[in-house]
Amino acid sequence: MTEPVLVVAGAVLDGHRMLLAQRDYPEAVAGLWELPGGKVESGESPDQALVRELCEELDVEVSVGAALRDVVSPTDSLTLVAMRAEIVSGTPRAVEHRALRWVDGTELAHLVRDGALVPNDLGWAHEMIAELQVR
Ligand code: 9L3
Ligand code: MG
Repeated sequence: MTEPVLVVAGAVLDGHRMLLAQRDYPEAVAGLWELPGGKVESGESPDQALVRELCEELDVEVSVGAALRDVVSPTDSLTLVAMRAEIVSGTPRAVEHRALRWVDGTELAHLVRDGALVPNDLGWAHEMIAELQVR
């Protein structure tokens, strides 16, 4: 059996806010918000992959922290891990996304309520809403 593809996503934090990125493709999720990131390539650690992905997608350098508790496996062939990250240099810009926005816990809860988060990332929403409320 082939190993599932591992995807890393960044919970990029700044004080009580987290960065969300609005997907531009594929059609099924275009316009919805996600934690930015992408596939771990062969020879890379998850941390290295997240640093590379956030450099490519947001044009920033990040330091990677602890993973969120829940690992999301939407299919047998895909595993998603989210890791906390902080920007150490640069200002994020939407290189591959439609737009970026910083949200606090209340705003994140509203996006979840309104169905504006990509379905895959809902598994992380409650942990992040709780964490943002107390930061
Ligand atoms: N994915 C889901 N949630 C996320 C990210 C970054 C990615 N927060 C899913 C979408 C794709 C796959 O992982 O099925 C690869 O992601 P990308 O390379 O299209 O960003
Ligand atoms: Mg991506």
